[in-house]
Amino acid sequence: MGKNLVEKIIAGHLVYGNLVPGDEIGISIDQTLTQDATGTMAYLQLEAMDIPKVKTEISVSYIDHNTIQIGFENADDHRYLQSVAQKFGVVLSRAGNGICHQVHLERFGKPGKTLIGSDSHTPTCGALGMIAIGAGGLDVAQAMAGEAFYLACPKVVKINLTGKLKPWVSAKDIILKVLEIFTTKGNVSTIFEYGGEGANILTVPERATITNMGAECGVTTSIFPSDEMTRLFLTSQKREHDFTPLCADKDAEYARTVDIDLSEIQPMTAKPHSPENIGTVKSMKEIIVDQVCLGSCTNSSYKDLATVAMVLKGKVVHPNVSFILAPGSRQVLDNLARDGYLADLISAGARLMENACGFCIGNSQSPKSGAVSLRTSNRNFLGRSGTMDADVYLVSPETAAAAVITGRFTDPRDLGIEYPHVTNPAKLIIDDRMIIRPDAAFASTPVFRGPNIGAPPQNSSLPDIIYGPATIKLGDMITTDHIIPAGARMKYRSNISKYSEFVFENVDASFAKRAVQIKETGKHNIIIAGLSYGQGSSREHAALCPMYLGVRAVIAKSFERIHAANLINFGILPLTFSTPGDYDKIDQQDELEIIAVRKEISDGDDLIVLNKTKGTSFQVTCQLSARQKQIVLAGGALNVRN
Ligand code: MIC
Ligand code: SF4
Repeated sequence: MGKNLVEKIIAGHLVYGNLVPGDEIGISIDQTLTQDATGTMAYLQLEAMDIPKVKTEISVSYIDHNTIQIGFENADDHRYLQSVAQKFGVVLSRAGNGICHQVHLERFGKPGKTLIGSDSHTPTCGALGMIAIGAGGLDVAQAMAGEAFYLACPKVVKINLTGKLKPWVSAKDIILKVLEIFTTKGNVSTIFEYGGEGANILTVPERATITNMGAECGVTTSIFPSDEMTRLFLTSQKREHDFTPLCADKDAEYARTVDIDLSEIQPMTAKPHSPENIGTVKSMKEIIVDQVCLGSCTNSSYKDLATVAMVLKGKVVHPNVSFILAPGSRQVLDNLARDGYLADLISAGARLMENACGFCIGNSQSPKSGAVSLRTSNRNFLGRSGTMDADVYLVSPETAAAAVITGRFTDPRDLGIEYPHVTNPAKLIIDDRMIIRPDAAFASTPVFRGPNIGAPPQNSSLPDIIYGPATIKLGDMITTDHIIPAGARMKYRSNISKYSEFVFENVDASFAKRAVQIKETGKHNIIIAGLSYGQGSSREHAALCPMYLGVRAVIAKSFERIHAANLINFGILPLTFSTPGDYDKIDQQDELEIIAVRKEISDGDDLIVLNKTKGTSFQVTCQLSARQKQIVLAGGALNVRN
């Protein structure tokens, strides 16, 4: 029997376990990436590991998230990252050079390699035929230290693309279709492998839009074959030497195959407040639009932005629309400027932001109250834009362009103009001067530390009895944005005691205070949640800050992969209801007690939770590998090392 592409790459990197779906495997990691909002913690953890230099083929540190810099904190973090990169032999992409995923795709990703990154959209580089996975900062630090990355061996689902996209329909509409089919839930430990005639004709940037937003389905990663399109892209990047052809064997097997006919896809949108609320643009009935945001790591390619420029050429932004442009990289911006497209966008009224995350993470350009905002980014979680009552819709660049002109949700096919077919330029301006490569004197570099930068807190070992209230009871699909907001609060990423004050801020603003009071009485805090707890971002702060507040267990109907790994890394038990209906029998504030915790965890047995308030009990499971048991018993991965 032949192998699929995922099996081929994973088999070539396997250092622990067997390729049996669901079993824990360890893979060696060739490349890592970090970004500033998660990177500071990752490098603090790397420093604690006491190694002289990173052991990967290449590790890149990007500064792209916290670039607004209100107050000294972010600028201090940037200088810390620059100095620590020098010390450990890490490449640094400076603020202004672009968003990590776009720049990594352009300058560093290589077919056949493995990449982990402390950002959930790391799978973007799967567009180059590599296994690229999002992870918590601690896992990335361990990979930089030369250790394996552990994950549940994924099952591989083939997405077979047939046909050809119609004019005005683009890669974003394909991934929104995929989200309609697969939703954001139930895809843990799955990899989407794309193939088929339809996949062959998609360019690498188009593939990258699709692999980027596979993260919203909750899959481990997504991957395309490395083929002629990959060679063309790498050649345009003056990296033809990085090209290797890679594809699945003809008789490869998959857990499931799903066919999507590209010619049938229409312009799509994800409606508020989840990327799984999919509808067609036509069905939006021309809702009035207040803001349009173009760019982010999802739709920032030359073609994406040039297409919008061509649609807007000679026109002006509708009077009621604020049109924001955040290009994904300095390379894209340089080339748009050379070819005149930037001038077209600016003269149409675009408000040009930095080449950074900006609007997407909600640290700028929050829309007006009650606004309808159309964005080409990848997440529309409640409040993520910085405006709690805004309605954010995710759309393609083409649909975004149409709304910029009409001020309404408009199917771009109804604009009555010919589709501007943009071809990627044969020669791109490639300028890596904003990338700092570590020099030979790296080891002697002093590390700069601002006053906001504190050492990562450590947990105590797992107690034998977990006792305390259900401090908060939450519903389904709680994202890490719900757990610890980003946006204006992100400047405290290096200061855990301060950042912890904002845990669940947008869900229950009293949570942090209540949790501290409970911790001070010597009890533990327990979180109760529904399905798919911890969707979205990879931020380990969503585990680290609750840990700091004394949370010892989360009991949920199900967990998302990266967040579950982060909980384990910081010594919080991810417990799953054996009978999902037991969720309904708990109220917030009920006093809970879990006994013989250490023994049951060591033995791999289910645990019994006593509800002392109701006088009832229920069973929970905690499926951990031997390695994970060791980590939670010690109270977190850092304790295992020490
Ligand atoms: C996001 O898109 O939510 C982020 C901000 O890029 C996060 C990382 C973070 O929280 O710093 C992610 O996707 O992992
Ligand atoms: Fe940045 Fe948004 Fe991409 Fe996250 S999803 S890396 S915040 S652009």
